[in-house]
Amino acid sequence: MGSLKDLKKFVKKRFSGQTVVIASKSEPYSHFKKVDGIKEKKGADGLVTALDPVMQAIDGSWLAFGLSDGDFELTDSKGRVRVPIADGKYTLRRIKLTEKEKKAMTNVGPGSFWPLSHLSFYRPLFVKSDWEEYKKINKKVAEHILNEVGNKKAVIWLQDYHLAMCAKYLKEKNKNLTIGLFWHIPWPDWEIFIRCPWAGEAIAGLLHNDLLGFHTKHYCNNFIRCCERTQQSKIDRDYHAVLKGDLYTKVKDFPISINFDKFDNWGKQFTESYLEKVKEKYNIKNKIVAISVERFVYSKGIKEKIIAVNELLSKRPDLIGKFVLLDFSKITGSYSNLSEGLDYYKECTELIIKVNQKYATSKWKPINLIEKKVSQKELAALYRLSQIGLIVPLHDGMNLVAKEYVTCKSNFKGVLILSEFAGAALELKDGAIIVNPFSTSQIVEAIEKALSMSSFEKKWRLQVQRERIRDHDVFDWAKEFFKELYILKSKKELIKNVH
Ligand code: GDG
Repeated sequence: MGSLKDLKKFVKKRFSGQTVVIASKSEPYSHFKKVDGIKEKKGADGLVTALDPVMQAIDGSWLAFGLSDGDFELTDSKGRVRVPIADGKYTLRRIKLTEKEKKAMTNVGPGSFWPLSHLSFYRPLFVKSDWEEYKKINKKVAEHILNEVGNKKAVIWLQDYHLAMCAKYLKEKNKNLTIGLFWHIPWPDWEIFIRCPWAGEAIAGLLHNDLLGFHTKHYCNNFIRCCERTQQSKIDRDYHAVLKGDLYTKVKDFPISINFDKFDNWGKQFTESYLEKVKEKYNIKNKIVAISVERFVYSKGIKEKIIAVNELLSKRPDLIGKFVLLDFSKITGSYSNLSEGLDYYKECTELIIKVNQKYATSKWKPINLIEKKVSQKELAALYRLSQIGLIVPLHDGMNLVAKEYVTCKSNFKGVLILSEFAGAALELKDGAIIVNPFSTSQIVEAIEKALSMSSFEKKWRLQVQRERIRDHDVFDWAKEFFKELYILKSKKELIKNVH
């Protein structure tokens, strides 16, 4: 198992005297104005959950867009603040966006890259002026990074599809920088990606990174195939790299993970009285609970889950009054600004009302949609208490919730039902019940199978999955990425010295 200590040691040894810079669209902490002062909120998405413990361990600068009303209240003249406020573990540097820039970011990110990458059936948005604005924003981020780094040596790690062009602008100013980018969502087959009118330009931009990381080998292969179809480039198959002009880009899989120890300890430390309180709060005493946690996005399979619950209760009336789906689903800013995001939300919430009306009793309803953010501790308690983790995205880069669910199950009382189209299925398939979420009857059968599974089978299934995550936690993931960056950096320096 990788550990926080190992990661710290590695970064200290290999990048001594250098600043670690991470850049992403989402900020790890937001600040809000309240009557009694500024309040801090931690981000609740996969990128932040994974990278915040990494940055807390190694310190450095995280650049992100400041989008909340109190974000610039506590910052210095460069938009910087140490976060979390309570113990200032690392520097967050906020970048301001105009309304026009925010719109372009939404339209190109969630509007075009998200549907393209998730093979969704929504037509991606392709608006040339938004793409032009997106590039300008990437240039602006590059300028902030260069300003943050100054004359110091630095390691630069860009995050996700919002910053596809950033490395290009960084390299234009400084060829010697070593830059990596991790793409948190899937990379689709070339036939899909080339529908994007600026596919070639985006891929050419990405090739300015020295290292490109994806969750799975399959996504890496898809990316390489896209390079073959859109770029004048050569593929180095032995090293899984793309060569274009004087650019050399290593393409490698780095399956992201979670802070195993933290979730495992939570699972073990909850007192009975705390768990009872949580049961009361969610009205799940003596109920059979399935839990889902996700952003309210069509690719997460929310509609399919609702239909499956309807089918389950019509097939199994004995579960009426007993089975509850707790769905922690939040609609986030970017998606609620897109019409299909709102349409999907409306369609699903109306469907939930219908299913609940059909089966509800005076004290019970089958689907409880919780749209408010809850604390990670409470979430962990709910994972612990639920008999089923129902994670059925239509497509997902990895899905950290699946890993969090099994990690909280040190009591071995639970079953993970997982979509075969989540990156996590590659690692967890030996223990989870794998389903095709496009078939709601498969989801129903999987729930029935989970409900009748013996304790012995549940135990070995969870054991296998927990071992996998224990062996490869988020610190391991980060260390592997830094290690590869270090190798590429050393190689570049060697070549530079020879010439
Ligand atoms: C992208 C990719 C990839 C959610 N609600 C609450 C809350 N969360 C936390 C979960 C989990 C995280 O957010 C969600 O992570 P996922 O991985 O499931 O999904 P995305 O946000 O779509 O992330 C995904 C990921 O990037 C990492 O590369 O796995 O495939 O789409 O950690 O626990 N946390 C708290 N309260 C909530 O209400 N505290």
